[in-house]
Amino acid sequence: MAEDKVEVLRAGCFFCHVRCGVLVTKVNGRITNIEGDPDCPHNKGYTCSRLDKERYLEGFVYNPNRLKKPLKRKGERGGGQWEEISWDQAFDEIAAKLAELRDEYGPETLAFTEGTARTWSWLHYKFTNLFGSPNTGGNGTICYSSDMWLEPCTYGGFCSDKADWVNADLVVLWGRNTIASEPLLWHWVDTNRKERGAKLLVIDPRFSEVAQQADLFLQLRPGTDAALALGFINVIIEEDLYDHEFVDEWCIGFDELRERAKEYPPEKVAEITWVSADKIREAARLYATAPSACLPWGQKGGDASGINASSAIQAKAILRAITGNIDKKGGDQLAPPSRFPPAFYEHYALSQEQRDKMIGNDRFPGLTFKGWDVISQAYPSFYPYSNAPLLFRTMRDGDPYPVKALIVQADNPVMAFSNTKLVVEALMNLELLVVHDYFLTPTAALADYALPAATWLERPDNCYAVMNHRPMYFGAQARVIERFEGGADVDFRDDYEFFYGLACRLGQEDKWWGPTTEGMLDFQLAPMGMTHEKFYNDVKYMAGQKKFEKYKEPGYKFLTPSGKVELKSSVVEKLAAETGLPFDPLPHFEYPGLSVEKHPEWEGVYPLVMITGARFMPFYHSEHRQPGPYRDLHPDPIFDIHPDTAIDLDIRDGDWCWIETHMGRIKQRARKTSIVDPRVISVQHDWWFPEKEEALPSLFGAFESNANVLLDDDPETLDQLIGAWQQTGVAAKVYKCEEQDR
Ligand SMILES: Nc1nc2c(c(=O)[nH]1)N[C@H]1C(S)=C(S)[C@@H](COP(=O)(O)OP(=O)(O)OC[C@H]3O[C@@H](n4cnc5c(=O)[nH]c(N)nc54)[C@H](O)[C@@H]3O)O[C@H]1N2
Ligand SMILES: Nc1nc2c(c(=O)[nH]1)N[C@H]1C(S)=C(S)[C@@H](COP(=O)(O)OP(=O)(O)OC[C@H]3O[C@@H](n4cnc5c(=O)[nH]c(N)nc54)[C@H](O)[C@@H]3O)O[C@H]1N2
Ligand code: SF4
Ligand SMILES: [Mo]
Repeated sequence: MAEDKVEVLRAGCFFCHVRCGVLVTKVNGRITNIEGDPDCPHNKGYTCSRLDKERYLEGFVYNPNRLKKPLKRKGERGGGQWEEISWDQAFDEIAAKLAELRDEYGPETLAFTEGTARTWSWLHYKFTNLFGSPNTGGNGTICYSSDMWLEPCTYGGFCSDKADWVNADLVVLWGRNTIASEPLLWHWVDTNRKERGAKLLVIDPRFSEVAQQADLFLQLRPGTDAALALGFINVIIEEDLYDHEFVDEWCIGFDELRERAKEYPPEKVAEITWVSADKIREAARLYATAPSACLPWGQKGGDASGINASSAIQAKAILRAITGNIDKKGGDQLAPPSRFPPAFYEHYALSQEQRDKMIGNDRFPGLTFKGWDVISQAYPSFYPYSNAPLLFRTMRDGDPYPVKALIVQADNPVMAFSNTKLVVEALMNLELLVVHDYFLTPTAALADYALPAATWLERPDNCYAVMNHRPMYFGAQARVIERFEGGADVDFRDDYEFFYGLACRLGQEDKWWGPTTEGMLDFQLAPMGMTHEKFYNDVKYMAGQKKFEKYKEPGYKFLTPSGKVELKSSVVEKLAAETGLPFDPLPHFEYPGLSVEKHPEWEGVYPLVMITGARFMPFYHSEHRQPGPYRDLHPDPIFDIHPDTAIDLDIRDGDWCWIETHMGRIKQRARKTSIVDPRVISVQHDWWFPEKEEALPSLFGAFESNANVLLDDDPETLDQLIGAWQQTGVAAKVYKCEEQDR
């Protein structure tokens, strides 16, 4: 009998952003085990329950429902009929159509949307920039990319993804529930608490998993974080708890900030936020007096709050500054501008004329080329975003010009963006929709071409963590599963190969790194004098050393226009002057666009305040809904409702209920729990049902339980500077489904 062939290969888990280093065992070509790599400096052998190998392999990598070969639409768009074609045919036809549309409408007719960081995010920039289009958009506006732009406006760097989780004396989890979202980060906090006695402050409308571990918990009204942060600033200044040395030496705009903060005394903030004035004071004192405190980014602590998003982000940046926690050991470390060479993104290949056409430039300039152009004079980086709500309107209406082609890679816009019906109308109006994904998602079901993507186990990589406490971590990843290992009828292409195939047919070939993904990885490592092969075989991991208080070095300048920390932002002032729009250079609070206070006519009609999208296991956004071991753990969509409210509405645990806003209604099952305030409900996001009918109007049940059906993206309700839409703090109502609706 032949001996078993056993191999152990290294990879980086990509089930969440933190990318734990793992060892993968293959026996006779089939994976039998995945476990944490004790030699990885990032996770040191840790993995979380998500990576449970039985579920991961059967439910994901070897899932029989994966797309296997390129599919081309037959019949009507969204009609559920496909023919299988080769990759060469797909590349030839897509490239020819793109060239035709470019000739007819100009290159800006091509758009790209990205999801959360799950792949090499520079590829689509490179491709669209070289094609001549400025229109890459995505979820970044309500997730993290806004912070990447706004924090540099304040202190010329990006702090909130480099919290020093492991050395902090106080960790503030503000709209962040790492136990359910990024478990390794929670592991760091937990270890820090046990080994160093770190304290934990949690700010969340739900008594979340992390809140249940907190030393102090503030249960605020959803969508009022900007007011709370201003209340903290008020207390810290009025009680003289700020770091005088840092403020005097390094900050400008303090007097204006002091005046603004006077408008937010704790008693007033208590009325807005539902947190008592005493607790506001207690929390502000705890944060300001901790020897060191980190205040990492949290998706619901600002970005997702619509009209207040930029104020919440800016107010938190100010808090880090005036307490002297910027770049302190145990605080939030200043990360330098982009780590990658310009050839990755090719932003400089795009002419000014094309940049100016970016959708969103004129109305919400913060994150667009216009905003980056202003800030990049001091902070040399670019990560521009078209504004997604405007981009979808442009696809639908052809105004200000026709956007007729869309490439979607690692994104599921039908599930991820607010105002699902409008998103679908926009996609229906395209002449070319290409989707590159693992599964036939509701978005892929509307495509002209649905193309099978390689997972992280089917591509090599230089893994890096989006969330980290070190300046840098790289792990060398093997191509664990080789092409065609699953049989001749399975032909995945990874995200590099996808773009390279198109690029070669559109005259971009010499700008890319050859036909294999290793070429790109070699280019990335070239400045370090090695190839991917050498990295994998000899080096394995790289981890940067932390360096604190860099601003104390002689001649240091913060990378802002003034060289100082700008508590009042000159970048925002400049954008206001350039556009004639009334942007506020200091943070402020107004009631959210989708609240009863903004819509008195909703009083009594939509009496509850809704959260959408608080993370929960085992899913990652819209992924893993296919029947199988993940779905078995969580078969139905669930919303949380306080027992008293449920009794008032005659709702029992498990009842199917309608959740309704002015946009429409969806149904989910009730979970009675006192982790939410009686005035609040928390609704799961991204539910679709791969087992249901594919063809429109069902679209795998994409309109039945999807929280984004309930959310509006009316430009008036967005943050006016960065265009963030509102996912939390939304007025809603709930009632039981009739028998026939269940
Ligand atoms: N109501 C509401 N909506 C929300 C949120 C919320 O809290 N509430 N959260 C928002 C946030 S923060 C974000 S970031 C977005 C996320 O939005 P998306 O990133 O669009 O989320 P997914 O629905 O998971 O879609 C990702 C798709 O990419 C595929 N995929 C994963 N990895 C890869 C890869 O490496 N290559 C390729 N080609 N495909 C891949 C998956 O199969 C999946 O279909 O959702 C946003 N939407
Ligand atoms: N399981 C799972 N993990 C994920 C993802 C996933 O879809 N599923 N998505 C990934 C992505 S792209 C992201 S961006 C991260 C996000 O991960 P987190 O930043 O942890 O985001 P959420 O879980 O959406 O929200 C965190 C907490 O904020 C609370 N919250 C809701 N509204 C408000 C509010 O108005 N103010 C405050 N202060 N808190 C509020 C919620 O109750 C929740 O407990 O998770 C990543 N990890
Ligand atoms: S924490 Fe994230 S990267 Fe680490 S094992 Fe869990 S899912 Fe994977
Ligand atoms: Mo996100």
